[in-house]
Amino acid sequence: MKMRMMALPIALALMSGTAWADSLVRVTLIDKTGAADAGNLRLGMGMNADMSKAKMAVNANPNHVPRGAVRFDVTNLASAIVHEVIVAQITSDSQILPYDEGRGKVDAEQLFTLGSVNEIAPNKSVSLTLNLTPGKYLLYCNIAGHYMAGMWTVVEVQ
Ligand SMILES: [Cu+2]
Repeated sequence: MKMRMMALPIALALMSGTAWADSLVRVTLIDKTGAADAGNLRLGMGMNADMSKAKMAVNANPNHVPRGAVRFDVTNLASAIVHEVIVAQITSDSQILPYDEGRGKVDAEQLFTLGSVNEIAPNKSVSLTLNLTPGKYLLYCNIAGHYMAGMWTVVEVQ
């Protein structure tokens, strides 16, 4: 009888763990030395750009997950620059995004945005959990100039 009572809290803890998220994607935000002069780069999605020139990047691991609750653990590995991550559903990973040249930003209002984590300070981590159906999802940073500097990646949900 005593054994049963001890087992119950453990079972509840496991259940709440799975309810929290079906899968985990570790997202890292990086920028390289000289990132401040990234203004002229044209490294957006669908632009057939040489991503080895990217001064900034969003990395997602894994980049394929099953449908369901997906938890994104986002860590800003930059030494000095604040970044963010916006998650938007896209129809293709070769589509060219609507872009406001003057502001140096993706026109986010024309995208189907599902969630975001804003103003992540260097060396900080923030989590975001989204219920995702099969499809392609863009993770990008929309701080001025960062998207075209290479700060995006695609996660596929199957
Ligand atoms: Cu950024």
